[in-house]
Amino acid sequence: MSLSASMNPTKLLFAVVALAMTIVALVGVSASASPTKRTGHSSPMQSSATVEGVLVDLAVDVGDPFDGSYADVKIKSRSFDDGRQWTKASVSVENVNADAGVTYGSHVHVGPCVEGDGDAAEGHFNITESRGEEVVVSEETEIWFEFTVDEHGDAKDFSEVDFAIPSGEGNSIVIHEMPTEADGSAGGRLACIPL
Ligand SMILES: [Cu+2]
Repeated sequence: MSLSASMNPTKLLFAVVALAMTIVALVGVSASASPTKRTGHSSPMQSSATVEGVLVDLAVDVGDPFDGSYADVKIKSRSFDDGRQWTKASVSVENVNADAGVTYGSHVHVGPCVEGDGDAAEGHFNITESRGEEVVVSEETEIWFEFTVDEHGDAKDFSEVDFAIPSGEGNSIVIHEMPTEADGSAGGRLACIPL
């Protein structure tokens, strides 16, 4: 008795479905094997995200220290019933092609990461602006990082502020070419981590 002849129609249907599911799974895996992996969830004022992957290059015309760098981000925003709020973010960047001791300013921005288009990331997320208050720029009203490269080409920083980022208002972390000044400026935009 041949194998096919031994299969009743129900078994054959199961076999076809199993094959189809295998194909879907394989296609799904290859489609999700993009360099940036992102997991997270959000609801108004309660959000968290973990992002790992290759940085998005904003300055594609020039070789810069973050070409080929990897980022690892954990960011959480919380808002409690008693009014307390906080956002905590830790970011590490590996494989930075720069001398030890060089510092790059970085911030959470409103817009997304678009390769070759630094302007797409828009301005810094700023809680006073978000709340419609008079805008105050500081490391208490925005989320800033300073990445100082170590002797292994790695850099990391942690930022904690007493506000939550409303869902959808902070979509990227932009790394600039210079340390951040008191007014929030840090020079050109080199690389971007999608949130
Ligand atoms: Cu910035």
